[in-house]
Amino acid sequence: MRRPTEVDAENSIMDTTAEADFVVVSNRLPVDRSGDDEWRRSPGGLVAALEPMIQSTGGAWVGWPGQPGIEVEPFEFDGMRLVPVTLSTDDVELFYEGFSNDTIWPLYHDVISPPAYHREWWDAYVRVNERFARAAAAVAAPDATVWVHDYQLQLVPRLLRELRPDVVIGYFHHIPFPAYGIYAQLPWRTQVLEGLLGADVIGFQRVADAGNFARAVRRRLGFETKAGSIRVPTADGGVRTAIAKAYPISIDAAAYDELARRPDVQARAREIRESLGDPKTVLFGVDRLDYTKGIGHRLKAYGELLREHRLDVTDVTLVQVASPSRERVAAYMQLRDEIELTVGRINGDHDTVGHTAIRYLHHAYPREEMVALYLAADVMLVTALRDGMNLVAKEYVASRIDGWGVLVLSEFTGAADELTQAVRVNPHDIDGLKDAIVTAIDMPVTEQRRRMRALRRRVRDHDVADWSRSFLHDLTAVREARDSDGTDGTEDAEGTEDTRA
Ligand code: GDG
Repeated sequence: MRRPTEVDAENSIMDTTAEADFVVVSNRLPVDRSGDDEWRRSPGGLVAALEPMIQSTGGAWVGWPGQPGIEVEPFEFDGMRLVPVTLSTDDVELFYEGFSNDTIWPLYHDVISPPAYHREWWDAYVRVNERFARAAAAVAAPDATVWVHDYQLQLVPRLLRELRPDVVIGYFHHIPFPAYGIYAQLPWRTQVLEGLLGADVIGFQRVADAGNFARAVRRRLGFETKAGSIRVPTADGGVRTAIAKAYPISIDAAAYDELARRPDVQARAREIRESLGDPKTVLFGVDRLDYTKGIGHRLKAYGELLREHRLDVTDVTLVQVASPSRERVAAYMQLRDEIELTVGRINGDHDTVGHTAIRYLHHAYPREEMVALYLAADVMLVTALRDGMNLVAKEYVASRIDGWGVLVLSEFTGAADELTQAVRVNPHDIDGLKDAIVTAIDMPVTEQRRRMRALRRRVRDHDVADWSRSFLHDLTAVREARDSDGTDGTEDAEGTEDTRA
């Protein structure tokens, strides 16, 4: 049998109905529909990290094709087998926009926005998770490895284990896992923990997230947890071990480095600065327009610096890209109104005919343009109030092939655990944030270089391929342990200690 780590050089025509030894399951397939039968790759680090593995193992990717109601047969795309899961208009509204993005997302980001709890949304979440689990179970070969992704699919590990006890299951959680005091609000807190514990390896961004999860399991279910190992009682009276551990995600650092070296991208960076009137300092923020990203806090600090004349609009411009996101969810509509009102006020108060305080762009841009913007920015502002990792911080660092530029980074991002040479901020402390922005603008070039060198080394040495390798390494260890003791990974209850704490 082929394992995900073995390379199959054969380039035969793909049988899209065959079973797969390696299966990725995520809410979205890694493609967007661009025509009736045409698909375009959707950009993102996850595809870059997993594609080689899927291609080399003849693996499959199970996910929603991104449009409600469409039914599509499995198809091949760039050497990957894609298995579409259909979501109806109701599913999108209740499961995706509702439970995923208006219950779990705000709850897991420390209730920055109040989560809504609706039983109808939960029912849809269960129904759609069952559909994903069935699709994964149908495509997985005997003893396959299945890697499930993110908060939309927290019930899939358990559902899949019930359908297919032979497969090894990994789950990676891309967003924070909150402290128990917050998590405990969730009316379905027990079912969600049980869902996740169906996995053999449960990966989180930060050590703190894995700790919060283990504590929730102890408090809610009473299972014994020790150094990232959780002893989970099984239906037949045995016990198996699930691992809960941090695997900080990263980016394809080499791809950003390569783009930043391209002469056309560098020319574009110069052009961007010129079109801003060649200010002494370009500040830059790029985020999905999401209330977790602290865009309002950033604008408040910047607006006050201008008002107090600590910054001058003829010297400094803030470029803020706010890419459209979840536009049908009410909290996001409200956020957009608030941000745009604030931007309008600040610009109205401080712009001159020739200079603008904030160049606000509510668009998504191609990756080349993003890298040109990173190269044009003297100071990168990442002020998230809570963020699983924050890839933008890493992308900025990877793009700074010139070795300077300053990253201002919120301590509430996963990235802050790794990018310790950034200027660290608590975005709730507006005075502290203002001081940090001024420190970054005034930072001597030698210090910028010293810090950037360390930041770049970190991102280069821990890229997204490294991330997926270490996760899959732990999954492979589970498989090997099962193979070597010839069991399905569970121990008999007899002879094992009581697992209830
Ligand atoms: C979730 C977690 C975790 C944004 N605008 C444009 C654009 N982007 C790209 C960025 C970056 C990605 O989107 C955003 O990633 P983040 O990590 O910053 O944030 P989330 O979208 O919230 O991602 C997060 C991540 O999952 C991975 O595990 O880090 O904590 O919340 O890559 O560059 N890309 C392009 N044009 C845009 O306008 N091309």
